[in-house]
Amino acid sequence: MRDEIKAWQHVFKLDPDRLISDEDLDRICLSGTDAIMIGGSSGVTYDNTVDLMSRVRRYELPCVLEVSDLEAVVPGFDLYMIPMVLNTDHSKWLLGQHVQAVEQYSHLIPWELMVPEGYIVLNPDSTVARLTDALTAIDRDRAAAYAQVADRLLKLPIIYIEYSGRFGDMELAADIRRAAGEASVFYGGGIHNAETARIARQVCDTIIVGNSLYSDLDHALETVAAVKS
Ligand code: 1GP
Repeated sequence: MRDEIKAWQHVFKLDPDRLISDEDLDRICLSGTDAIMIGGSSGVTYDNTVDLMSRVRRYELPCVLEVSDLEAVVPGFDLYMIPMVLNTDHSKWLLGQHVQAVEQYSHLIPWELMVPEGYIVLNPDSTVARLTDALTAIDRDRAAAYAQVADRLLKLPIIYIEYSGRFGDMELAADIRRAAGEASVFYGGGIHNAETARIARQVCDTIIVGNSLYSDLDHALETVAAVKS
């Protein structure tokens, strides 16, 4: 499964803390997207994660957990995506929380299912930027340097350009892609229709669509065909 990530062009991200009807979930899981990622920046609990995972598990597509809270790590996912925020001065978001988790639970961790993601957080108004105190005011050269460090030094398999909540700077995203070398580049933030999906896909490997599933599902679903046709 880890190797399949390279082939993902499109992922829907579902938030366990938000309600989604069975009918809408059916449309999402049968849309042709490459995978469902479950995760959120706040309000994620063990119970709401189990609940959403078991509903998504009725479908055949890959279902991965993006771990944001140790209390909400549920067994049974195909993979566990582990965010490491690169552009913050607070090392707990890069390594500290991870070290604590390993110290407590190392004997329980299925290492072969863990996939680290180097996050570059760029929307200052997003929950994740506030939480991690991300250095969002970076220029294109600095962004590319983060990507090179992630790929060449840290050997991270994924670099995640995170604009959560708004559509980002595609020139900066393209610079990250150019600098990222072997790493797969994920882009998430403000993709809400076919047009924004296509534009983002032109400069990165995989697009992640989240919020628009809850605000305008019809247009969100069109993002799949937009990047796969
Ligand atoms: C959020 O990158 C994802 O973590 C998707 O962003 O919710 O803005 O689509 P949106």
